[in-house]
Amino acid sequence: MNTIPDLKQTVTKYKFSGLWRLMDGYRWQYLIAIISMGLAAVAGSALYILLGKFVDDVLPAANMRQLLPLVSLGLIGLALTQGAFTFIGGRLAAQTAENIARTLRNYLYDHIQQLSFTYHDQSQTGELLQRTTSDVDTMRRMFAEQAIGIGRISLLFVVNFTALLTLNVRLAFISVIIIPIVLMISLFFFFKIGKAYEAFQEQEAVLSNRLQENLTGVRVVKAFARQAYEIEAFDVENREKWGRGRRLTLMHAFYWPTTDMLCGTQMVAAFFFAGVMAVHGEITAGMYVAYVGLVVQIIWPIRNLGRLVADVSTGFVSFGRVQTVIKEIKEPMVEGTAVTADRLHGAVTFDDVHFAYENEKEHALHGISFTVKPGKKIALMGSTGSGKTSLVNLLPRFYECSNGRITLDGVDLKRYPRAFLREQIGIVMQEPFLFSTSIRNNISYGVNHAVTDEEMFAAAKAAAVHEVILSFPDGYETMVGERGVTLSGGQKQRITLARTILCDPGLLILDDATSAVDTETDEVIRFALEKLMQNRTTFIIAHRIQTVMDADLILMLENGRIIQRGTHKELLTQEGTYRQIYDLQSRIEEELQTELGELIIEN
Ligand code: DGT
Ligand code: MG
Repeated sequence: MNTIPDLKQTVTKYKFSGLWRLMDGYRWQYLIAIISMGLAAVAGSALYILLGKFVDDVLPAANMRQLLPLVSLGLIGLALTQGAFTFIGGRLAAQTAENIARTLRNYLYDHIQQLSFTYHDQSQTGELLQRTTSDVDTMRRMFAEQAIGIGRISLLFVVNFTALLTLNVRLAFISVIIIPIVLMISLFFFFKIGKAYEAFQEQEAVLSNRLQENLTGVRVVKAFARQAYEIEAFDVENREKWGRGRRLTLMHAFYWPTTDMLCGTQMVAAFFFAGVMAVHGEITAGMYVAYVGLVVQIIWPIRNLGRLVADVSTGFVSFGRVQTVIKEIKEPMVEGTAVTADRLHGAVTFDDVHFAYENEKEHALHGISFTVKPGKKIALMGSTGSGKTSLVNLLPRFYECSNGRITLDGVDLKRYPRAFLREQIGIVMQEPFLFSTSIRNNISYGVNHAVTDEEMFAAAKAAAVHEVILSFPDGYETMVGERGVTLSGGQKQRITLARTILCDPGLLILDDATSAVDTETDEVIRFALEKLMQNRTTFIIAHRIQTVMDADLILMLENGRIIQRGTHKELLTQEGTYRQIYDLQSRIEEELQTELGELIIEN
């Protein structure tokens, strides 16, 4: 595997120094590319000077016939040299740019993977996608085309202007008189286009977010027959992007004719003056030929220079956007001084724990305190939004509590490295997520070693999904997701359950892990999990009394507070929410039984 360099140091106050650091390791290559371009420029100038000499000295010479092949060879040689150096320079620059882009993309991907839950809660997927793809690509173009182009044109200018000076000083100055004006216009466009491009990229981010969200939620859109609304909303954003894109294009459209006109006028004026001087015999015909060539070599590239300078501003904008991602602080994974035993025992205490999500005034948890002995089963119940998921998410340190203390095996949670916690704590999340790969790969996702069929089958059996998987034509090789089978909610849940079971965690968290399966399957899973839970602390979040009734401790949550606690038996003796839920669920059960009984009798 390639090691990914730390690009944190590319976040600097000035973009130039950041870009300079980004080029770390590639600077020589890039310098050689620019030097090649310079040599190509020298060859180009020499070509025109030789052409001038040819007109002045060779054509009128008596031994012209002998000299002709030699001069022709020289001209061809120079043309080839120019081509070869341009090729080498372009290739090296492109290669460097590709390498920088690849490094940057890898770094961004790696970095984004390591950002906290809080960051991901607040950032939009489409935007992150855009920054790792289109923004990096704009930067690649800046290195491959624009920066190298500016280097090349600067060298072309120096070389050709020096050559012009050797021809005739007055003419040399006449032929570049317009250049400061062109440069000023370019600078003006640099700022204008930079701003317009930033606005354009921002809108593109809005559009890609909308697209991404829409495609992910396409079924909801269809189910509510909201296509027309979505199409309209998309059109509004798209129109805005079109408008901003048009502004950019218009700027370019304005820039080109203006500079073309200026450069054209400059050339005509230069040729005119040189012509007059030639007629008056101040310069020779050969000098005129050389002069024309050199002026063309200077003026057209200068015209492009403005475009390149303006385009560099887009690279700067993209770099700024990439920098804001790099600036985000990674979640430290291995920091922590706790001596990590091979395996957690699973003693958990919450001591007056408070927790609020970032930028939220309201706390999601208030003064939570409880103790769980190793190997016990603790159940969390409570209405939706009461804080059950928030509570268990504190254990693997997805979020940090703001007040109070959580200990695990007697050690403050903050002293454990996150990597250890996440390895040791198996969590079946509330929303099951499967990757677009085979069921086998999905189940073995959490383990690093090779998994035997027996291990895999055992995990799938414990999650009551083995038979289901075997019923698919491709069994465990069945592809899931986009281009594979579409699984039911319950099937997905059970596969994610199998994935966690296979990790054999020291502490198990089941966040509504069986909410999408029927009561009977729930029972099968509970029975199968029984053995698995025996020696490990298990947190179970559930809504069915049957699922939680054998727990060693049941916590009833409401608005982020524990309102009732105890075992099933204890809670039944208390007036309160638990008792109400129990009564409600038993009544429904009873009614069902009676109806079922009546049906059986009738038939
Ligand atoms: P559930 O899953 O619907 O049965 O509900 P719980 O009990 O799992 O609720 P929970 O912990 O997800 O939410 C507790 C409160 O925190 C609720 O008011 C919503 C809020 N909340 C949940 N997740 C986030 C989040 O990522 N960011 C912010 N700002 N608030 C959140
Ligand atoms: Mg929840």
